[in-house]
Order: sequence, then C-alpha cells, then structure tokens
Amino acid sequence: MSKVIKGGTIVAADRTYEADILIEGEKITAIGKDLSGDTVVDAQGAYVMPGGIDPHTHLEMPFMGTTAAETWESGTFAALSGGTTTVVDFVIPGPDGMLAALQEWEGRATRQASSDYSYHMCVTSWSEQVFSDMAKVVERGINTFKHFMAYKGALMVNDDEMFASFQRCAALGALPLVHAENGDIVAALQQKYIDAGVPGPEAHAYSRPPEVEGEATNRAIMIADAAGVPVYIVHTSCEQSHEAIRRARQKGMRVYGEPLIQHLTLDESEYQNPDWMHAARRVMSPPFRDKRNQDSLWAGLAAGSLQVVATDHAAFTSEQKTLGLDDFRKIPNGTGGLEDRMPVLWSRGVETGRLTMNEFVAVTSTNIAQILNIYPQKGAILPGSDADLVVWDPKLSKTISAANQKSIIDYNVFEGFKVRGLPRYTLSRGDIVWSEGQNSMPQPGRGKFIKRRPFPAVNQALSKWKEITAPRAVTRSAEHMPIGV
Ligand code: DUC
Ligand code: ZN
Ligand code: ZN
Ligand code: ZN
Repeated sequence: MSKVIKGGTIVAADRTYEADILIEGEKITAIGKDLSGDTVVDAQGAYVMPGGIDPHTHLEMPFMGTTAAETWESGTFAALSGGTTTVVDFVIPGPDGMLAALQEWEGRATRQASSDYSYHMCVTSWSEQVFSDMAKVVERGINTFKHFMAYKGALMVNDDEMFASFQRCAALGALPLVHAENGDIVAALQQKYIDAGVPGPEAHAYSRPPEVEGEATNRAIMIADAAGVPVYIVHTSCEQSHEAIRRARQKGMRVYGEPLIQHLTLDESEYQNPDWMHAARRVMSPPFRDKRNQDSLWAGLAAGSLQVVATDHAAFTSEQKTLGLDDFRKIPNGTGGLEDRMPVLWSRGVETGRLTMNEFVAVTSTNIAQILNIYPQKGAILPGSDADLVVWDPKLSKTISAANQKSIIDYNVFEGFKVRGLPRYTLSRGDIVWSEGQNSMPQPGRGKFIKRRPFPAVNQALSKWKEITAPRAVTRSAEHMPIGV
C-alpha cells in the first residue's frame, strides 16, 4: 500500500517548494509533481515538514526522590500530536550501572512508545567499569554521553571525571553532552537562601543565576577542547552561556547549544507568582530567565550560534511538586513541553518573523539529526528517508490548556497560550499516527529504537591542543642539576 501526500508545500531546512511525496512502506520513495498512490493524504494549503525530533526528554525518570509522571505511552503520544516523531531520552544509571539502566529504559520504551526513540547515556561517576561500559553502550547504538555539572551529591561529576569521560568519548567517536551549571555554587546559594528564610520556589531561581551557567559552560567547553572532542550544551538558557558557545564556535570549535521552548517563551516573573503551586510547577533547572536572555536565545537561533530547540520534558504532577512545600530544594525539577514545542515555536517564532520556516525546520529537526548522526534517515525529506512527516496547517489554532492535552499531568506551563499553526497529520515511518482532532492513541510499542553510529574520527574538535603523544624527559647533565639536594 502506497500513500501520496498531495498538494502541499514542502518546507525543508534548505528550501521551500511545491511537490507531492510518495511513501512506500516506511520510506519516502519519490518527490515530484502529480504523483499517485493507493491512498491520498491531503496537504492542500499546508506545509509538509520533516517530523520533529526532541532530543531532550525524561520519561518516567527516577529523580529527586520520585519518578517523572509522564510515561513512555503518554509522552510519545503527546509528542506525535504536536508533530514530533522522534524523542531522545536520558538513561540515568542506578547502583547497578549503565547496562542495567539501559535494560530498564528499553523495557519501558519497547512496550509503550508510539513514536521512534533513541537514548543518551548519563555518566554520573567515573570508574574502570564506566570506562568499559561506555564502549558497550556505543556498540548498542548510543553515541552521546551526558554529564551533569550540577546536582551535587547526586548526579554531579567533577572536572577530573568529566575530563576522563570526554577523552573516552573522543576515543569512541561519541559526543559528550553537558548540563552546565556550577553545582558547588548552586549548593552554596541554596543554603544561603534557606538560612535567610526564603524557602519558596522564588529562591530556586535566585540560587541558579546566569553566572553559574555561564561559568560551567565556559569550563565544559575548555575541558572538551583539552580532550579534543566536540561538545553539546543542553538547555542553554542565558546570554552568558550563549556567549561562551558563540565565542568557541567563532574560534573553530565544534560546540552546540540547545535552548528549550520554555526558556524562549516563559520568564523569571513566573517564580514571583503569589500562588506557591503556580511557581513550583515552573521549577526547572536552569530556571526561566529575563527578557534580555530570551532575546539572546532567539537571536542565536536565527544566527546559527544555537542550533536546536528541545523541551527537557520532565513532567511531575502538582502533588509531586509538594515534596518541596517547606524547602524549594526538594521540589522535583522539571516542566513539560513535548506536545507544545512545535506549535509554540511556530507561533512565537515563525508567525512573529523571528524565524523563517526553514530555520524552524532546522532547529526542530534537521540540525539535531545531523548532530546525532541519524541524518538523512531522520530530519530530511529525501528519497530513502524515513517517512516521518508533519502536514502542518498554518491556519489551525487553539488555546493551550491542561484540559485537553495528551500529557498526563494536571497542568501545563503554557496554559492560555494561543497558538496558530498545528499538525493536520503526523506520519511516523509511513503510518498516519495523528490527525487533527484525534484522541485515540496509536499502537503503544509501534515506535522503534533508532540506532546511532559513532562519529568518524575526522569529526573531532578542530582546535584540539597539540597533544603530547610521546612525552620525553629532558636530558640534563650534572652541571645543570642542583648540587647537594
Ligand atoms: N533539569 C530539570 O529541570 N529537570 C530534569 C533534569 C534537569 O537537568
Ligand atoms: Zn539538565
Ligand atoms: Zn497560577
Ligand atoms: Zn534534562
């Protein structure tokens, strides 16, 4: 059974043109005028774009004494309904290590996922075991390793551990990812605000100022340079961090930055809301910033100094947020956004003229497909690519509300946002998995794991130190040695 997507305007990262798309099985097999197939998907008046890729989710993540409420089933359905066809989730090793954790994640994803998916592996400590497990993780089709510079006493790694892991990434052809916040300073500031009698969610923001992110981003970039490996900074939220990325790129280093849709559109005033729950629901790390920082992120997306828009989807219920009722340090960090990322970015970015349609495709799909080494299987509309497509209707509109979302939590941080531009259809490997107004879920478990191969050695950082490959001792005769010591 073939399908033809008819009458639409194809928007790719590099061009916009009118053509039909023929799909046979799971793949795009032809692009051109007046194609025919067994069934027709109507794209009149719509844009046809590569399905979105959200490279930053935490579905059912055990974290801060609880587990993120969004399941793989609800989360991937939410993703598809918003035009995202692939999610990349973070595997966090427990006491039994990376491979056991990977098995747990696989158990949940294979049974529940309705979109395609992949994983990043977190490096939360350093040992011989971690060193050898990293090679096995790469063999399993995972070419990215995430490092937390914050969450002291839990997930945080120190510089020596990060340097060792980055070097291992370089040797394995993997890309290190970094959560860049200075965890020591955050811990000290958190204590300061507790001691000063400020236990509410506003202190979450006070204790994580842009400086701690800027410092850590600079440090991560320099450590990556010393290790000779590119680096990807997750949830870049402020000018200080963006500036570090921009400067490094300008010097020829391969450094990537990923703003979140939340940081682009929500600001720090949310934490000043007198309603404790309103503020607590928005507690995430890094916290929302001010308008000046938001402008910096938007500019970076247009200029290409920032490449990807993600969500860090870590959805906790209101009840879970009350774990921190007396102490903001215990509020589970995280917000949702999987189903809203594309419509909100379109409305606040393309509709306002801040992004072109092609830039929209680049930052929601194509760039990250290239960075993760899955292009053009994903992120492209080309013969041979997976038929992951969104038929995007620029006239469809809605008001975002928890009352009609696919996410299973009881609120939405974008509540009340009016969006214009929504999927009319979402296709995943040729299947129509979402159509406008649909409430039934596609088959849980239909999603496939997307293997990501290691990068070839030539993809390594350009400004790598002149490595001392054969360290030699300097020969000194007796006359050049100190006497009598
Ligand atoms: N930040 C969050 O807000 N949640 C999950 C992990 C993270 O780094
Ligand atoms: Zn993070
Ligand atoms: Zn409120
Ligand atoms: Zn995260």
